[in-house]
Amino acid sequence: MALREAAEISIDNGVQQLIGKARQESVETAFDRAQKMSPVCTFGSAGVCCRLCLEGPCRIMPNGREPQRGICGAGVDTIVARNFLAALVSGTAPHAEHGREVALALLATAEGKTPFAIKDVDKLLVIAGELGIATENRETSEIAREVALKALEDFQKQQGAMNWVDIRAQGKTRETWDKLGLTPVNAHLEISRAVTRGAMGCDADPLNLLLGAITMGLVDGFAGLHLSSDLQDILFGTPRAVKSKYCMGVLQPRMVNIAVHGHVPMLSEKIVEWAGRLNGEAKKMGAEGINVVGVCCTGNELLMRQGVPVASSFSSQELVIVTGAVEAMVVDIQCIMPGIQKVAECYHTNIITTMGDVKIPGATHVEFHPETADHAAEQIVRLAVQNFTRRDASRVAIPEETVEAYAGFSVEQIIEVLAKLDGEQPLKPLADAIASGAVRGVAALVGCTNPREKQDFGNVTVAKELLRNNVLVVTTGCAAHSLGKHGLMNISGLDYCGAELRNVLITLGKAAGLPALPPALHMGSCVDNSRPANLLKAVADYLGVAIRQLPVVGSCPETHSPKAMSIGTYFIACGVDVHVGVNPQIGGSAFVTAVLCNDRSAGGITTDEVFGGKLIYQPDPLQAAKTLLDRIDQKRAELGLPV
Ligand code: CUV
Ligand code: SF4
Repeated sequence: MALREAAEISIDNGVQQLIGKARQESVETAFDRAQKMSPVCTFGSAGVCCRLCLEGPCRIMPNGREPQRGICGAGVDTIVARNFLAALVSGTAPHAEHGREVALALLATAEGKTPFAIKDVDKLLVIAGELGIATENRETSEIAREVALKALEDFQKQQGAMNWVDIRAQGKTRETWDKLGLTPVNAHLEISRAVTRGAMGCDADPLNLLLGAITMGLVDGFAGLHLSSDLQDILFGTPRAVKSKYCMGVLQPRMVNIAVHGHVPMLSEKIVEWAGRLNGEAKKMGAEGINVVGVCCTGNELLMRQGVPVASSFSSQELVIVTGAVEAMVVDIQCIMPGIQKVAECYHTNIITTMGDVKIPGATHVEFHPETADHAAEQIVRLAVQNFTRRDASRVAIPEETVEAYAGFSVEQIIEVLAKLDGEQPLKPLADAIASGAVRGVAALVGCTNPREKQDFGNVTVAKELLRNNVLVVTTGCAAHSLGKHGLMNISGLDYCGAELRNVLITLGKAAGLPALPPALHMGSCVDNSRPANLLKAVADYLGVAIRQLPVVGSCPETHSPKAMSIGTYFIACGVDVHVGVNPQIGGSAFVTAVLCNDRSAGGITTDEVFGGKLIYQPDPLQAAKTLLDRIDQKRAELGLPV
C-alpha cells in the first residue's frame, strides 16, 4: 500500500519533515496506521452495530435489507441513538473526572495538605459569592474549602440542580432544560443513569435516548467545563494575555526537553516549577538547561497561564518524540495515544505516566497526587535530566520553524480590554460592533486534530473563511494549535480578516496597548470552552436575549474525540449550531439524523426547534463556513440586525 504523501497528512511543514524522518527510521505513527485501517467498516461508520450484550454483536443492514432488527428486537433508530448516548458518556465522564480531581485538589489545598497555593483570591471571592458562601472576615482557606465542598456536591447531591448549573447557566436558556426535566442533578448520578438507560433491555425510545444525550452534554458543560475552569483559575490563576510560540521548533537542540501531555494542570504546573529549580542539574549534565514544551490540552493550560511554548496537537504527538530530542514525555490523562511508547522505544525518550488509572505497558510510572506533587515532579524532572546523556546526537532533527502567538484571552482579560473603551458598560463596544455588523458574528473554533484528516487544514480553512467574512473567532483545544501554528494568533494574521473586523481588532488592541488583537482569540483548553460559553452568556444578558438568539456558531472541523461531541452537545443545548467535519457516526438512522441535524421533512421534533441549536456534519471546510455564515445571517435577521 502506498503511504499518503506528507503534504496530504499535514499542512504543517515541521510535521511533514518529521513524517519523512519517522518513515526513514521505520517508525510507525498514527498517520500511517490510519491508512492501514482503511477502508473503514461501513456498519460502525453508520452507527448501526451493537455489541451491548452477548446475544450480539448485531448489525442492521442498509437500504431495508434483512436483518432490520437486533436479536432483542432493537431497531436501527434505537441502536444508533444508544451508540450516540454511549459516545457522549465516554466523552463526558473524563471531563467530569477532570472537574472532580481539581475540586479534590482545591479541598486538599484549602486544608493545607498540598504544596499549591490559592493564586487568584479575587476569583475565589467572586465564585464564593455566586455560590452563596459568606466571605466577610473569613480566612481564604476557609472560603476555598467551602467552595471545594460545593463543587463536590455536584457529584453527590440527590435533589435539585447542580450548583454549577445554578451559577453558570443563563436563566432564559435553562428554562427549556428545566421544563423538559433535563437539568442534571449531579454528574455521577447522571452518568450512571445514562449508562443504565443505554444498557441492553433498558431505554428503547430513540427520542428519549437523545434527550438523555442532551443531559450528558449539560453534565459535560457544567461539571466538566465550568467547574474545572473556575477551580483551576482559583488555584493557578486566571489567564491574561501572554506571548509565546508554536510548532515543533520550540524544542531546543541543546537543552533537556520535557514534553508535558494530557489535561490536568496540577501536574504540568509543578513540572514547570521543578524544571526551573533543577536547571543547574541539567547544566551539570552538559545541557544548556531545561525546556518544557506543551502537547494537547495540558499544553494549552500551560500556554494560557505561563506562556509555555506548544510543540504539538493531538494527531502529531508521536512525532514530537521522532525529533530524537525529547528526554521525557510526561502524561497524565486523556488523549494520550498508547502508540507513544512504541515510538519512544525507537529513541531514548522516557514516557512517564503519572495517574493510577492511566498506565502504558513499558512506560515508567511515577504516581502523582496533589498532596505529594513536589516529590513526584522533582523525581520526574530528575529522570528527564539523567536521560540527557542517552540522547543520540546523530538522530536529532528538530524542524526549525516556530510561529509567534498571543494567547491567554480569558473572559476577564477580554472584558478588561473592552473596559478601556467603556468603563461603565464594557460589553457595549462588543455588542455595538455585532449590532452594526462590523462583527458579523462570533465563532468558536474548537476540538482536535485527527490522524485520518489532513492536519490543520480543516481548522485553518474554516477559520480563515469566517475571518474574511468579519466573524470574530475564538478558539480552544487542538484547533487553537492549528490556528496558532498558521499565524492566526499573531498580528500578521490580521491580513486574513475582513476590513471591518480588522478595524475592530485594531481598536481593541490599541486600547490594550498592543498594535492589535490577534484575529483568533485563544481562550484555552477543551474544558475552557466554559470561557466562550461565559462570554456568550454575558453578551446575551447584556442584550436581554437568550443565547439561542445570538449570531454565534461553533465549529469542530477535525475532531477525533467523543469529548468534543459532549462539548458540542452542551452548546447545542444552549442554542448554538455546532459544525463537525468528521463523521459523527449517526448516519444509519434517518430519525437520529433528523433530530440532531434539523431535518424537519420527517415531521418530527428537532434540537433546533427545542433548543435553538443543531449539529451540522460537513467534511468540506469551505462549504461548512458558508453554512455557518448563513446561520449567522439568519440569526442576525431574526434579531432585526442588518445582514
Ligand atoms: Ni482536550 S479532546 S485532541 S487534547 S482538543 Fe486536543 Fe484537547 Fe481534542 Fe484531546
Ligand atoms: Fe443485539 Fe440487542 Fe444485544 Fe444489541 S442489545 S447486541 S441489538 S441483542
